[in-house]
Amino acid sequence: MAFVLLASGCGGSSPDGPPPGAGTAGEGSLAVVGPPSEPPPGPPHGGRRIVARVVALDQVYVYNRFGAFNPDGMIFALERDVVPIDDAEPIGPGNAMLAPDKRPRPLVLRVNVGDELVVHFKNLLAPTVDDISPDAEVPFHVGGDIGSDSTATRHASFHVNGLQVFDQKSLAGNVGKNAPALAAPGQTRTYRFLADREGTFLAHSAGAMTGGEGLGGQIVLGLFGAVHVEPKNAEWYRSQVTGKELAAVATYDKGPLEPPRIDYEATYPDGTPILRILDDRDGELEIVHSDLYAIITGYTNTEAGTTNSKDQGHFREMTVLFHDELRAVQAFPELDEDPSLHGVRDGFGINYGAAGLGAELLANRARLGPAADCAECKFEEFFLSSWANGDPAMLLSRDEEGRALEALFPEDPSNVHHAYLGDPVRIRNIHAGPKETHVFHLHAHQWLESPGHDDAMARDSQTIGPGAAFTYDLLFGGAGNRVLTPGDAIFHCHLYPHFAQGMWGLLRVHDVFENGSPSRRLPDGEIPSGTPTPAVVPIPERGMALMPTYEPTLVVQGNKKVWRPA
Ligand SMILES: [Cu+2]
Repeated sequence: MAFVLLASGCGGSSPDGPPPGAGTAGEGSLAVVGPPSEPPPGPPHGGRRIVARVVALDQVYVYNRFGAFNPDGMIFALERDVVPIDDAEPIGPGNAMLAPDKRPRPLVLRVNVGDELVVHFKNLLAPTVDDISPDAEVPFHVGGDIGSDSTATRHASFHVNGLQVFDQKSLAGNVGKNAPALAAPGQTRTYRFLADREGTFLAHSAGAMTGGEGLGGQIVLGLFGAVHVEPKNAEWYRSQVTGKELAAVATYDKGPLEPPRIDYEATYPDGTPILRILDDRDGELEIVHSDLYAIITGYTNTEAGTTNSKDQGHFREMTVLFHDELRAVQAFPELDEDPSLHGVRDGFGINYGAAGLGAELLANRARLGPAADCAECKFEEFFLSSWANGDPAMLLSRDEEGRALEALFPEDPSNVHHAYLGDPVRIRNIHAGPKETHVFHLHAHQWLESPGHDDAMARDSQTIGPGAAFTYDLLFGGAGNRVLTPGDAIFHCHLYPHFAQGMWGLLRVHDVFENGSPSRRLPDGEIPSGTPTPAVVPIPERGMALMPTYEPTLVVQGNKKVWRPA
């Protein structure tokens, strides 16, 4: 795959001579170079210039509530979301981790058609495998030596599969006689891309293209993400936030029983936008949120739309990055030691989450976890839904005795994608694994095989191979389909062994307003106070969902008070 990926992006020319932002340290050098020189003013194509400050770092991540985890995780992140492990020392190679309130998720960058994307890429991977912080390597609940499967190569880069490049170094590779364009630990490189068409594109490091699990090199450990190219003139806002964030942008002028007004342009005290993904201070357009989910709005024309979203000028965007050959320390040792259980361990992921049925089954039989007391939990109906085990790939905090305390990351606690009934939805699906072919299959919804051609076949399944990327623009009114069905629609790899090893999630369609407050929590078998439902930001200019009620409420109608039933 390595050579195919690099060769596929070789369409760029170098009209401006030598790459302006490339670092100067040579291959193998550990020298720290200064900030990159900026690209020349004014993109030559006349479009906007969008900047992203991206880092690569070693980061352990956990796949689900039972505790399977990747001890050798490597991820991309926005530089602004990274903090030092040892805060007595500055952030640097081997001393960087994701801020504790950020869930490790594949990085998503967005641009519009016609934009130039400038990625200032800094490599914060530890200089050698031995330099990886031991605190970062083994979470507290695991003892013993689990070994390391991190790549000996510590160089990394940000190669985007299929986007046009402005110069050869922006291919971000190290191939043949081309000048090397990887970044050594501590080094910064600048890569420049032109978004010449709508769609979604796999981004990955070309530092170690082979080795390790499934011969995936760095990609299998997590150094992948996506660049979504949106319709021209589109604006992008966050789709799922915490209850606190929603409260900061919402005004309930008509009282708490009526939907609020949302200030989409609200900022934190430091000026950073709360919902807006692009910050435009100081004359620079910078991506400040890298969420999997977004509201895309404000455009009048789209290359890849069906009549659903094309006519309405907005959609809710959901990102589904498949990855396989997971490096995983399993929650139960039997899943590794007993070959008859290999087919149900956590082995296939979506967005660094996995919900394999093996751990759920073993926990139930051992009377542990959320389904400990569930005597009727026997077969598929309990391990491939949220009924008994809570939402797939949900992460929890636990005390020292292992008791569950709360679900973490309330804006993105699980592999559940949230929308309101009738929202136009586009799903960006990328295969970021090194090996297996998968089939994306979504229940209760369909899309056109060829978006933009209304006479194309309707589909609910798509085969996808390594490096491939698809957009599914949901038909018939989007979320909930033409029959207006709220609730959960499962999506999963249609190869059952992959599904059983964790490759599934849910599209959750809400028919009432979700403000992320504690009253909207879902019941949970382990956590008495329940688990969070994210605040789901409404799409601007669409009718908002009704407010939820659990009990009859007294409301004012005209000049009299009446009881509104629950
Ligand atoms: Cu599969």
